[in-house]
Amino acid sequence: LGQEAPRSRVIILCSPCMGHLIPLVELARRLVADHGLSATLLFTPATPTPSEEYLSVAAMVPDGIDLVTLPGPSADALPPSASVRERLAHAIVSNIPHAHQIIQSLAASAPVAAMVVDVGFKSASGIAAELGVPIYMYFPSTLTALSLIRHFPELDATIRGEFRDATEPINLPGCMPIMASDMPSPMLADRSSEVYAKFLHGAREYSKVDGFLVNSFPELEPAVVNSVSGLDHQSVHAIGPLVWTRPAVADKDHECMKWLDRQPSGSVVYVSLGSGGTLTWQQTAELALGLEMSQRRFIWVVKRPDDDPLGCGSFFGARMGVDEEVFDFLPEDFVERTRKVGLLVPSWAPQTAILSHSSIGCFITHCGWNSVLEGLLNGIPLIAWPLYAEQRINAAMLEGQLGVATRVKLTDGGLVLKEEVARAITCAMLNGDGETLRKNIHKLQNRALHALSSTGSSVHAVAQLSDLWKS
Ligand code: BUP
Repeated sequence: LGQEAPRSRVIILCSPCMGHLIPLVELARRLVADHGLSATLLFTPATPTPSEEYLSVAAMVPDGIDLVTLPGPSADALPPSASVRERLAHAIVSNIPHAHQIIQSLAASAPVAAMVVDVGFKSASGIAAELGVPIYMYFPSTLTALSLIRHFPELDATIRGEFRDATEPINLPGCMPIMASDMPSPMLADRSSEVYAKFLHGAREYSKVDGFLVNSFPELEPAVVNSVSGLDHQSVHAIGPLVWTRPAVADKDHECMKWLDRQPSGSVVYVSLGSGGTLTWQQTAELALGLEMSQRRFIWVVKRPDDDPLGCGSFFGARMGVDEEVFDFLPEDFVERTRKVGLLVPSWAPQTAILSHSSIGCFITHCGWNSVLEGLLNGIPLIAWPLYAEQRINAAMLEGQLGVATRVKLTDGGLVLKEEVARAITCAMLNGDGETLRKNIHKLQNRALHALSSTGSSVHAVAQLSDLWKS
């Protein structure tokens, strides 16, 4: 008997963001389990040793997917003053040669069907060209955000003055109007600045790939697919919602799940502002006092404050809910006063399991797109607290276009006051004014679930791609 031919392989390159890794693992799972491809995922860490978040995601990668951890940067590779953005860029660029070597040896053992890279790895297009395989960019957000970036070079060529001074919203075909103040901050920088030039250069580089895999679904943004398809002859595939569909068995033993089991249905506010951004000291205190003022139960994934909005303030190894000294940045006696109603989680929490728990009543989110999709799929009303990147556009869409969120209002100094936190919670919770949000989100939840059903758009889009890659 002849030997079975090796399965065609899809190689996925992922930069150091959990918000990219988690949906890419889910994509790999579907390519392997549903379409007979094999998948190798190369992840590049941003820290010398893998972070706690990475280890907990890596531990849940299903069988059949090869997850390769590329080397982390050495501790002294960059000066301590380097920004998060510089650290991410360094981790990616320094790993291109490693990735190149690994991909060459993989290609020698089995045919490579396609490469999928996330936005950080656009510069890997040369590797795909060398192998003669198509390269697709995984875009971890909405079609609207992709449309804005794809049209950005053309917008830059036509605008007079600075984007931040624009008084009229930007109208892109099929998209909701986008207010300048909601655009990602590099777009709002001086057009003569380095940060703006780098962003524009990055946006032009989007034309280097053959197509885009976008974590959205047509029912969410019906008219937008056509507005981005066909630019530079690139294809656009709305493969979402890609989320972690199978909470790990271990999650059920996590202390916060046991705590949630003891709370009444729909009574708990879940607070998580993501893995990438941090709040200032003052803002962290206002959030704490606002939670207390709302008189609701809460579970809060707390990060140590940092006065640099993109600083490295990160999870810290305290014991959940009990280690008062390490919560020294919270208002005096806050931990003691809220002990009976609140749970503080000082490290990575099992978010998808938490959001699917019946005790959760609403979700205060930074509008990272994965968190939004996880909230939608569980039918949880959202409190939109955008921090950076395209999150303000997501917040505007969730509140204005879809009616599933209330967005927190900032003072002129950029602060969300405790009264505003309490207002938003009252607005989103059951027995508050949250009925309309709830009705809208249930409609959207059904559409998202339909997209994932056997006749849905997400399943169809991934099947179409797999057929293309196998042919
Ligand atoms: Br925090 C946290 N547990 O404690 P986003 C996040 N997550 O499982 P990001 C946990 O990480 P960017 C935690 O469920 C989601 O899948 C969460 O992705 C999971 O935000 C993911 O929401 C976070 O897109 O932004 O990572 O802050 O997209 O920039 O990486």
